[in-house]
Amino acid sequence: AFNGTWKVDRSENYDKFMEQMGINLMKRKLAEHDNLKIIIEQNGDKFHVKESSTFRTKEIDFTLGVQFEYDLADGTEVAGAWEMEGDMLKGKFTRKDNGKALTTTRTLVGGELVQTYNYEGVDAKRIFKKQ
Ligand code: MYR
Repeated sequence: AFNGTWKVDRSENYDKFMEQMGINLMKRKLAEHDNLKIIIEQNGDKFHVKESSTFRTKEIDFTLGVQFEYDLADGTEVAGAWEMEGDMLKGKFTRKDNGKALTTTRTLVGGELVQTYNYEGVDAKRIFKKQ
């Protein structure tokens, strides 16, 4: 059900979240208009995700419950895994530079893909529309 091409439509508190992540103002301003697009292909518990934005294009394969490494668009390296809880994808990642947790979820709400983010007490959301 997560399969498809998803284009970011709007964000909530994303600037505050990025600020908490330690991302500078200039990068945050650019990230506001990053035109993030994610293409998700799920096969059982295996996922292929292609991310593209004004910053970069990146592809990753992962399996639910299996740890992997990922570098975020700002260069921050994290390691962790996605798991499925009911209809929700839950990601638990740890920053490699400071050991702090970054958690994220993906759910489908009214035909939109809602991704939440949490870092050090700050929550944000990005909402994607299917193309
Ligand atoms: C994926 O499923 O898209 C690949 C794995 C993503 C891991 C981390 C997701 C959190 C992204 C936070 C963005 C913060 C930008 C500073």
